[in-house]
Amino acid sequence: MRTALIAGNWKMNGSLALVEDFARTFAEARLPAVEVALMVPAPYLDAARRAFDDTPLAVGAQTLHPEAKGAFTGEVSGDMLIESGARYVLVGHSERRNLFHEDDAAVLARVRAALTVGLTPILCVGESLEEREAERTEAVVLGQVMAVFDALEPDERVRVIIAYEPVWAIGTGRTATPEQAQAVHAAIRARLGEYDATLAEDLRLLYGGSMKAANATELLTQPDIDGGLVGGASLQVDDFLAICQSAG
Ligand code: G2H
Repeated sequence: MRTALIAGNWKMNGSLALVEDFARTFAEARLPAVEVALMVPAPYLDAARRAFDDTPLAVGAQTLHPEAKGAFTGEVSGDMLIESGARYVLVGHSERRNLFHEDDAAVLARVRAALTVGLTPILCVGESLEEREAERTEAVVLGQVMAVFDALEPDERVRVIIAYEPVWAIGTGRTATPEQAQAVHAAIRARLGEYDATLAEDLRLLYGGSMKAANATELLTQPDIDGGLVGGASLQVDDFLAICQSAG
Protein backbone atom coordinates (compact mmCIF):
# COMPACT_ATOMS: atom_id res chain seq x y z
CA MET A 1 0.00 0.00 0.00
CA ARG A 2 1.27 3.44 -0.94
CA THR A 3 0.79 6.14 1.72
CA ALA A 4 -0.58 9.32 0.18
CA LEU A 5 1.66 12.37 0.20
CA ILE A 6 0.27 15.89 -0.01
CA ALA A 7 3.08 18.34 -0.74
CA GLY A 8 2.49 22.07 -0.75
CA ASN A 9 4.67 24.20 -3.01
CA TRP A 10 4.70 27.79 -1.85
CA LYS A 11 6.90 28.85 -4.80
CA MET A 12 8.22 32.40 -4.11
CA ASN A 13 5.35 33.17 -1.73
CA GLY A 14 4.62 33.05 1.97
CA SER A 15 6.15 34.57 5.07
CA LEU A 16 7.34 33.62 8.54
CA ALA A 17 3.87 34.56 9.76
CA LEU A 18 2.37 31.98 7.38
CA VAL A 19 4.80 29.35 8.69
CA GLU A 20 3.48 30.04 12.21
CA ASP A 21 -0.10 29.94 10.97
CA PHE A 22 0.45 26.45 9.48
CA ALA A 23 2.20 25.28 12.67
CA ARG A 24 -0.75 26.35 14.85
CA THR A 25 -3.39 24.81 12.58
CA PHE A 26 -1.63 21.50 11.93
CA ALA A 27 -0.67 21.03 15.60
CA GLU A 28 -4.38 20.53 16.29
CA ALA A 29 -5.49 19.02 12.99
CA ARG A 30 -7.00 15.56 12.73
CA LEU A 31 -5.59 13.87 9.65
CA PRO A 32 -6.17 10.52 7.99
CA ALA A 33 -3.18 8.27 7.22
CA VAL A 34 -1.39 10.74 4.98
CA GLU A 35 2.07 12.31 4.84
CA VAL A 36 2.17 16.07 4.51
CA ALA A 37 5.08 18.27 3.47
CA LEU A 38 5.54 21.93 2.66
CA MET A 39 8.10 23.10 0.11
CA VAL A 40 8.88 26.53 1.49
CA PRO A 41 11.33 29.13 0.15
CA ALA A 42 14.85 28.25 1.32
CA PRO A 43 15.16 31.14 3.83
CA TYR A 44 12.15 29.75 5.74
CA LEU A 45 13.35 26.15 6.00
CA ASP A 46 14.96 26.33 9.40
CA ALA A 47 12.09 28.29 10.95
CA ALA A 48 9.58 25.88 9.42
CA ARG A 49 11.45 22.83 10.70
CA ARG A 50 11.38 24.28 14.24
CA ALA A 51 7.79 25.49 14.06
CA PHE A 52 6.52 22.16 12.68
CA ASP A 53 8.22 20.10 15.37
CA ASP A 54 4.93 19.20 17.09
CA THR A 55 2.97 18.79 13.87
CA PRO A 56 2.75 16.15 11.13
CA LEU A 57 4.28 18.62 8.66
CA ALA A 58 7.62 17.77 7.04
CA VAL A 59 9.69 20.38 5.26
CA GLY A 60 11.05 20.46 1.74
CA ALA A 61 12.89 22.76 -0.64
CA GLN A 62 12.03 23.83 -4.17
CA THR A 63 15.40 23.35 -5.88
CA LEU A 64 19.07 22.64 -5.20
CA HIS A 65 22.35 23.08 -7.01
CA PRO A 66 23.97 19.87 -8.30
CA GLU A 67 27.39 20.70 -6.83
CA ALA A 68 28.17 20.23 -3.15
CA LYS A 69 29.84 23.63 -2.78
CA GLY A 70 31.76 26.28 -4.68
CA ALA A 71 31.61 29.58 -6.51
CA PHE A 72 27.91 29.50 -7.44
CA THR A 73 26.65 32.81 -6.12
CA GLY A 74 23.04 32.63 -5.02
CA GLU A 75 22.75 28.85 -5.14
CA VAL A 76 22.07 26.37 -2.34
CA SER A 77 23.47 22.84 -2.00
CA GLY A 78 21.75 19.67 -0.88
CA ASP A 79 23.81 19.51 2.33
CA MET A 80 22.68 23.03 3.20
CA LEU A 81 19.06 22.02 2.69
CA ILE A 82 19.52 18.97 4.93
CA GLU A 83 21.14 21.13 7.61
CA SER A 84 18.19 23.50 7.39
CA GLY A 85 15.68 20.71 7.97
CA ALA A 86 14.56 19.70 4.46
CA ARG A 87 13.60 16.09 3.79
CA TYR A 88 12.25 16.58 0.27
CA VAL A 89 13.29 18.68 -2.70
CA LEU A 90 11.41 19.46 -5.91
CA VAL A 91 13.39 18.82 -9.09
CA GLY A 92 12.38 19.62 -12.64
CA HIS A 93 9.35 21.74 -11.83
CA SER A 94 8.13 23.25 -15.10
CA GLU A 95 8.95 26.73 -13.80
CA ARG A 96 12.56 25.60 -13.33
CA ARG A 97 12.60 23.92 -16.74
CA ASN A 98 11.06 26.91 -18.54
CA LEU A 99 12.17 30.01 -16.62
CA PHE A 100 15.59 28.76 -15.54
CA HIS A 101 16.35 26.61 -18.60
CA GLU A 102 16.90 23.36 -16.71
CA ASP A 103 16.99 20.60 -19.31
CA ASP A 104 16.82 16.84 -18.68
CA ALA A 105 20.57 16.67 -17.97
CA ALA A 106 20.28 19.45 -15.39
CA VAL A 107 17.29 17.71 -13.83
CA LEU A 108 19.17 14.41 -13.62
CA ALA A 109 22.18 16.12 -11.99
CA ARG A 110 19.89 17.59 -9.34
CA VAL A 111 18.13 14.28 -8.68
CA ARG A 112 21.55 12.69 -8.17
CA ALA A 113 22.67 15.51 -5.87
CA ALA A 114 19.50 15.10 -3.79
CA LEU A 115 19.95 11.33 -3.48
CA THR A 116 23.61 11.73 -2.54
CA VAL A 117 22.79 13.80 0.54
CA GLY A 118 19.69 11.82 1.54
CA LEU A 119 16.97 14.16 0.31
CA THR A 120 13.90 12.62 -1.35
CA PRO A 121 13.61 14.17 -4.81
CA ILE A 122 10.12 14.88 -6.14
CA LEU A 123 10.71 14.71 -9.89
CA CYS A 124 8.20 16.89 -11.74
CA VAL A 125 7.18 16.01 -15.29
CA GLY A 126 4.48 17.29 -17.59
CA GLU A 127 3.51 18.30 -21.09
CA SER A 128 2.65 21.73 -22.49
CA LEU A 129 -0.73 22.48 -24.04
CA GLU A 130 0.87 22.40 -27.49
CA GLU A 131 2.31 18.95 -26.80
CA ARG A 132 -1.03 17.65 -25.50
CA GLU A 133 -2.86 18.97 -28.55
CA ALA A 134 -0.29 17.30 -30.79
CA GLU A 135 -1.06 14.04 -28.92
CA ARG A 136 2.50 13.88 -27.61
CA THR A 137 1.62 13.80 -23.90
CA GLU A 138 2.83 10.27 -23.20
CA ALA A 139 5.99 10.62 -25.28
CA VAL A 140 6.95 13.87 -23.52
CA VAL A 141 6.13 12.73 -19.99
CA LEU A 142 7.69 9.28 -20.30
CA GLY A 143 10.71 10.87 -21.98
CA GLN A 144 11.21 13.13 -18.96
CA VAL A 145 10.84 10.16 -16.61
CA MET A 146 13.27 7.98 -18.58
CA ALA A 147 15.85 10.77 -18.87
CA VAL A 148 16.27 10.36 -15.11
CA PHE A 149 15.34 6.74 -14.41
CA ASP A 150 17.47 5.22 -17.19
CA ALA A 151 20.51 6.80 -15.55
CA LEU A 152 19.78 5.74 -11.97
CA GLU A 153 20.65 2.50 -10.22
CA PRO A 154 17.73 0.33 -9.02
CA ASP A 155 18.35 1.28 -5.37
CA GLU A 156 18.21 4.97 -6.35
CA ARG A 157 14.99 4.69 -8.39
CA VAL A 158 13.01 3.50 -5.38
CA ARG A 159 13.91 6.69 -3.49
CA VAL A 160 12.30 9.04 -6.04
CA ILE A 161 8.75 10.42 -6.02
CA ILE A 162 7.25 11.56 -9.33
CA ALA A 163 4.79 14.45 -9.70
CA TYR A 164 2.82 14.66 -12.94
CA GLU A 165 2.00 18.32 -13.56
CA PRO A 166 0.50 19.18 -16.94
CA VAL A 167 1.99 22.60 -17.68
CA TRP A 168 -1.34 23.89 -19.01
CA ALA A 169 -2.92 23.22 -15.60
CA ILE A 170 -0.30 24.97 -13.46
CA GLY A 171 -1.60 28.10 -11.77
CA THR A 172 -4.21 28.51 -14.53
CA GLY A 173 -7.26 27.25 -12.65
CA ARG A 174 -7.55 24.54 -15.33
CA THR A 175 -7.23 21.09 -13.81
CA ALA A 176 -6.72 17.86 -15.69
CA THR A 177 -9.87 15.78 -15.40
CA PRO A 178 -9.47 12.79 -13.10
CA GLU A 179 -9.57 10.58 -16.20
CA GLN A 180 -6.84 12.57 -17.99
CA ALA A 181 -4.62 12.53 -14.90
CA GLN A 182 -5.24 8.84 -14.20
CA ALA A 183 -4.38 7.92 -17.79
CA VAL A 184 -0.97 9.60 -17.58
CA HIS A 185 -0.28 8.19 -14.12
CA ALA A 186 -1.13 4.70 -15.36
CA ALA A 187 1.22 5.17 -18.33
CA ILE A 188 4.05 6.26 -16.01
CA ARG A 189 3.45 3.30 -13.71
CA ALA A 190 3.41 0.90 -16.67
CA ARG A 191 6.73 2.33 -17.88
CA LEU A 192 8.23 1.94 -14.39
CA GLY A 193 7.11 -1.68 -14.52
CA GLU A 194 9.56 -2.19 -17.38
CA TYR A 195 12.35 -1.44 -14.89
CA ASP A 196 10.89 -3.49 -12.07
CA ALA A 197 7.41 -4.61 -10.99
CA THR A 198 7.98 -3.76 -7.32
CA LEU A 199 9.24 -0.30 -8.24
CA ALA A 200 6.06 0.32 -10.24
CA GLU A 201 3.88 -0.93 -7.39
CA ASP A 202 5.61 1.08 -4.66
CA LEU A 203 6.65 4.38 -6.27
CA ARG A 204 4.38 7.31 -5.39
CA LEU A 205 2.94 9.36 -8.23
CA LEU A 206 1.54 12.77 -7.25
CA TYR A 207 -0.75 14.95 -9.36
CA GLY A 208 -0.15 18.70 -9.54
CA GLY A 209 -1.86 21.53 -11.40
CA SER A 210 -4.58 23.63 -9.79
CA MET A 211 -5.44 20.99 -7.20
CA LYS A 212 -7.78 22.50 -4.64
CA ALA A 213 -10.21 21.40 -1.95
CA ALA A 214 -13.05 21.26 -4.49
CA ASN A 215 -11.35 18.82 -6.88
CA ALA A 216 -8.95 16.94 -4.57
CA THR A 217 -11.20 14.00 -3.71
CA GLU A 218 -12.00 13.04 -7.29
CA LEU A 219 -8.31 13.21 -8.22
CA LEU A 220 -6.99 11.46 -5.12
CA THR A 221 -9.39 8.53 -5.44
CA GLN A 222 -7.97 7.56 -8.83
CA PRO A 223 -6.10 4.26 -8.51
CA ASP A 224 -2.71 5.55 -9.68
CA ILE A 225 -2.78 8.97 -8.02
CA ASP A 226 -0.98 8.75 -4.68
CA GLY A 227 -1.12 12.34 -3.56
CA GLY A 228 -0.84 15.90 -4.73
CA LEU A 229 1.63 18.68 -5.36
CA VAL A 230 -0.37 21.78 -4.45
CA GLY A 231 0.68 25.31 -5.38
CA GLY A 232 -1.84 28.12 -5.00
CA ALA A 233 -4.09 26.24 -2.57
CA SER A 234 -1.14 25.55 -0.26
CA LEU A 235 -0.98 29.24 0.62
CA GLN A 236 -4.34 29.11 2.43
CA VAL A 237 -4.03 26.93 5.50
CA ASP A 238 -7.72 25.94 5.56
CA ASP A 239 -7.73 24.94 1.87
CA PHE A 240 -4.53 22.95 2.27
CA LEU A 241 -5.83 21.21 5.38
CA ALA A 242 -9.03 20.28 3.55
CA ILE A 243 -6.98 18.71 0.74
CA CYS A 244 -4.94 16.72 3.28
CA GLN A 245 -8.14 15.54 4.95
CA SER A 246 -9.55 14.31 1.66
CA ALA A 247 -6.47 12.14 1.05
CA GLY A 248 -7.32 9.40 3.55
C1 G2H B 1 1.94 23.29 -10.05
C2 G2H B 1 1.30 23.48 -8.75
C3 G2H B 1 2.29 23.19 -7.65
P1 G2H B 1 -0.76 25.16 -8.77
O1 G2H B 1 3.05 24.18 -10.17
O2 G2H B 1 3.53 22.71 -8.04
O3 G2H B 1 0.83 24.80 -8.64
O4 G2H B 1 -1.46 24.22 -7.80
O5 G2H B 1 -0.87 26.58 -8.34
O6 G2H B 1 -1.17 24.91 -10.17
